[in-house]
Amino acid sequence: SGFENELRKGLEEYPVKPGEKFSYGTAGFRTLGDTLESVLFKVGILAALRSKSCGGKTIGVMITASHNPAEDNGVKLVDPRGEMLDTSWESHATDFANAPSLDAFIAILEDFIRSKQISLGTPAKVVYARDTRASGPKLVAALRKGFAAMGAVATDAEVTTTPILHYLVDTINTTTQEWNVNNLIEGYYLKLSNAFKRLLADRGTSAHLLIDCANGVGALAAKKLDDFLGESLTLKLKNTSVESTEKLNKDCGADYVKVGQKLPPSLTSELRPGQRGCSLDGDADRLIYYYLDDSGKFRMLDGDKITTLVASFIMRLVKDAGLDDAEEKIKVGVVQTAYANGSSTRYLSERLPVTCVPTGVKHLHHAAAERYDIGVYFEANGHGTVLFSSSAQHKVASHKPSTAAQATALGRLKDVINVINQTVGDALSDMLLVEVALYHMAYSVETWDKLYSDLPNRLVKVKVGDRNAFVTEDAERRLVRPPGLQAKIDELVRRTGGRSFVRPSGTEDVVRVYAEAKETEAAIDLALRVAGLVY
Ligand code: 16G
Ligand code: ZN
Repeated sequence: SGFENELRKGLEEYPVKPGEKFSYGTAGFRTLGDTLESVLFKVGILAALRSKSCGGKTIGVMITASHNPAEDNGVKLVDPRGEMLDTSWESHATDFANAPSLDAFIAILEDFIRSKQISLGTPAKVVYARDTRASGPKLVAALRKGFAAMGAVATDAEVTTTPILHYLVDTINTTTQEWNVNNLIEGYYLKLSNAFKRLLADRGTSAHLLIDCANGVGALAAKKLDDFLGESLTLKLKNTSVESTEKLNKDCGADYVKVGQKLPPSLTSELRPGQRGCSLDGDADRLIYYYLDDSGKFRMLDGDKITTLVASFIMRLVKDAGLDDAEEKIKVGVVQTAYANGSSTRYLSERLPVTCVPTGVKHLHHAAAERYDIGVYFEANGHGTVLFSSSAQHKVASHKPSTAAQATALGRLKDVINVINQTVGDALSDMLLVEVALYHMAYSVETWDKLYSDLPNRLVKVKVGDRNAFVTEDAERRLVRPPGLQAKIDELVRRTGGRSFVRPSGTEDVVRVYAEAKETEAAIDLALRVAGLVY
């Protein structure tokens, strides 16, 4: 048939090379960009099938490798509400990608369509985007051939951030208006910037913020946002060389700062003591803040610090709006992973409910949505957002304030909802939220930092024969396999004090060891000793 012909042509043009093995993991497919064309062709087909199986709703495809090196690339699918692809489809994505021949692929495809009861007559719609990587355009070309083979209607959102692509998917599926993608993207900037301006309307002086854009797509988005923000906040953009694609994430960006716990060298002459700055990652879904203290020492404010600030601010607004009394009570809670600094968990637990879940945005997102009316989640690495349940949004919209102060807080809460990108972590939206929270809490960056002090910590990675031999429980805080290893870790922790855990990476062929303790030396020592057990 015509379809089979398209498939044959696609698979001939984009063959799986001998020895190649792909896997749809925590971050979708991710590896060397030049090896991904065959995967992209099949992802085009899979996205179209996902759309059909969702009754013709629009599915998103994002081509990015986030904070990874410039030569890497990756791809992930976005479900109709702007969420990560349903987990039950992940293994099928892997099977598609690894199908070696036309016959094998057709067999997998037919089986899949039958088992998922996908009706091929349903139209398919997709929207796709890529970051600034050099391998992006040819991966887009392969993706489009996959769409074409399925007759999917595809919208090109061009070069944009991961969170904007998630926002687009959700908006396209909920809007009842005629739309074109440029207007929708403009709608995103207007939503964020208008709410931000209202929230800061009574701030007299205009503030400046230094932003390290990781030489990635965040530079383009931040530039655009700056135009929309006008006088309300002036963004000083650094590391904006998107044309020099090899500079992406090189010695800069949120991951560089978080892992190295240091300022990118390119910012040393830019950041003055007391001034705050922040770093985005390569696709602008992670955010890390920092400043230099009085003695010029670098101080980092990571995802845990952002959680603390944002959760405190939102709890205060809920209270001030009169939404925490018995009948209308809105429950605010926090979701973290095992990587959250122990001090942050302690600080937060004394103030509101805290849940720990396994690493990976989808786990945090689901827990935040399921457990709380307002769920604040951030990974320590700076990826996160705030979710408002529909009942919370309804209460905020319909609540009748009984005092002028309540009315003010309620208005702010409505604007805060608009500043936030609820589909996924969004560095630019989170940055506006942090700026708003600092202003309304009347915190300087130092006051924010001093809410609690981070325990010194170390993260090391260990190459092992088979990382699948490491199996965890209790939200990755304990090992059940290899047998006996957890008991040895417990013994080390008991002797040295602190906390340590071991988990297999979901994105690299390594096992990660995390340790924290009261003193830096002790944290390093514990990390190395536990790594010694793993090795
Ligand atoms: C991916 C995840 C991130 C997680 C990281 C852990 C998404 C969108 N991203 O980047 O949330 O922190 O993987 O990597 O889910 P690891 O498993 O290699 O430690
Ligand atoms: Zn990212």
